[in-house]
Amino acid sequence: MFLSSIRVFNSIGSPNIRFQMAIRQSSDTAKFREYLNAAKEVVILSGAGISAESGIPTFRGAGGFWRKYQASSLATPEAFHTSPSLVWEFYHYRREVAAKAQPNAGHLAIADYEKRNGADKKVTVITQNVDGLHKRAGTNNLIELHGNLYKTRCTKCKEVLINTDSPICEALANRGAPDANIVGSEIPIYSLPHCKKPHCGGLLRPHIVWFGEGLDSNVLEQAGNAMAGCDVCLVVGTSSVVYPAAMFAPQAAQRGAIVAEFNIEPTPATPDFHFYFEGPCGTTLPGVLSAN
Ligand code: BJW
Ligand code: ZN
Repeated sequence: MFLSSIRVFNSIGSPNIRFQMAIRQSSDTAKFREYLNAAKEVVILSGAGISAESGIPTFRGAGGFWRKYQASSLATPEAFHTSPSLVWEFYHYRREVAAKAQPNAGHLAIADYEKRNGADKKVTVITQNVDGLHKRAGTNNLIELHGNLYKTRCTKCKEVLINTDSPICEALANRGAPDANIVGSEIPIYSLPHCKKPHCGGLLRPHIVWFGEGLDSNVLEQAGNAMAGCDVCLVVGTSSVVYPAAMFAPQAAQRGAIVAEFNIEPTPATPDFHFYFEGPCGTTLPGVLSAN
């Protein structure tokens, strides 16, 4: 079924109109699979929506609150500077939620697609998610743009380490409850996670890219290369409002790659794309990525 027979002119990115050409958008699975079969390089760009069906709240919308705070207001260096205790409680909670969650049909369809096609095509998953579910589903060629809940970085010596301890330190045991009536957080800094390197002992922070922080340059370069080379891109469960990830797929479409979006509702970038598959991606992705 064609979603729209209207021609959609994109005016996002004002004052510069990003597209000169019109895109006729489709939701024709068979047609999209033809492009996918012919592709040599495929990128799947995912966001919080792909983990929603695993029970992990998205950032924007109703689920994007922890206590009285909007999640994005705690994901900042300023919040960590003001209250490392509060921010660590928030991340402790999210580590526990993600650890208990299981990859869903969307994650599994992507991992299975890579397994079946990895020999013939370059398949890259670029995720904005920090929950580790793509890796746990079996995805190999994975770029985590915004870091990972189970990595820490020392604020002093900058060492990055994997840490899956639960809780990450004794003081966080039984902390992090999302109840909106809980006010404040007063774990003393010395009881929060600290670097164990000799002569360092710096405060650890989550190895997550917070608002206002630059993305790791190597990660950004890898993502840029994958985006620049892809013939087909699937944009899955992201609101496409957070940069730089938000510009990846529109730029790919602009240079001629075929881009398909999978979301439960349209996003500001939807008019930029050739295909739009509406619905929960745990249902729509397996339909598009399956073997036949
Ligand atoms: C489903 C579904 C189902 C639900 N099936 N779908 C250029 C212009 C304007 C601003 C900037 C700019 N460049 C940089 C900025 C500033 C800022 C930014 O983008 N701000 C915007 C909000 C305007 N960007 C940055 O600060 C970045 N740094 C940077 O660029 O450095 C250089 C620089 C700095 C400052 C100025 C200029 C340059 C860093 C961004 C780091 C993002 N960090 C976060 C939090 C940390 C992670 C964590 O703690 O977990 O990452 S923010 C949050 O948003 C998180 C996500 O990865 C990210 C993206 O969200 P996502 O994944 O799209 O989730 P949602 O909730 O928004 O959407 C879910 C979607 O799923 C929805 O569409 C649903 O409909 C859908 N859905 N169920 C399918 N079942
Ligand atoms: Zn250190």
